[in-house]
Amino acid sequence: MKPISEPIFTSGFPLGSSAGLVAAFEWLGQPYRLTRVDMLGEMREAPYKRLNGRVETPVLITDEGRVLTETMAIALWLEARDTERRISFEPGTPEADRMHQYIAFLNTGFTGAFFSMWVALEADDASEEERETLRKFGRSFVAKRHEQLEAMIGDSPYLLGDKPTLADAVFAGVARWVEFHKAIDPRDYPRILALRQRIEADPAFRFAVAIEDGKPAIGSGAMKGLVPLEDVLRDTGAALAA
Ligand SMILES: N[C@@H](CCC(=O)N[C@@H](CS)C(=O)NCC(=O)O)C(=O)O
Repeated sequence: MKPISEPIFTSGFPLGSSAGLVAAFEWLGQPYRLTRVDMLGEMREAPYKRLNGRVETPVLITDEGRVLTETMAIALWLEARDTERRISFEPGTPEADRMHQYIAFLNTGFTGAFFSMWVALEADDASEEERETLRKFGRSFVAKRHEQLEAMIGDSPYLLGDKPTLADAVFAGVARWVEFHKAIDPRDYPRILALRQRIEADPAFRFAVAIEDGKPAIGSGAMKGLVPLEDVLRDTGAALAA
């Protein structure tokens, strides 16, 4: 497999959870590239399905040309490269364990709570009554996970202290779904709201959202270019076939 110059990460739109890990790439500061993925369009076509058979973002093409899927796997890949510990902690320390605990909770319970809201939106064959049932359960799942996260958050500005880590990145990519689905009233969870506002005002996250929206964006300089998805699919397809 041909080595490539920088890892390439997906920016899924609209509202992809990948925006959080794009911010993490920015905070990490090591060279990377991005490819925008229309999750309502090209993601559902055959070439993308060869990249990720589960038809999801995020996907990372590593600097060795390997395809890595799943948020947690990509977060761990970033952690392994974060030798300066800008967005993570020394493996084996209590802080690292707690960061993994947060990431696991956020990527499973917290993210999964929105599932029935997405189904209500996307299921073509659902009746309005079925959609309302899905939304009703979705609102209660999202509220429960917000209550739990609100209780987990301490007094520090970020989830694990005074600087953002991979846990904050995974959180921020998903937490903004609340407004889109009108799932809960964010003001009922003041710690979560304050954390969101802090991260969403951060230049790294603003950069991620601008890329997602296809708008001009100035980042930290670590992002070395946008690669058209068709180029990524062509190159990885060739590598996978080789
Ligand atoms: N288990 C996956 C889930 C990722 C996920 O839920 N991705 C969403 C976008 S944020 C997706 O691609 N959904 C497919 C769809 O919308 O049809 C992970 O953690 O990476």
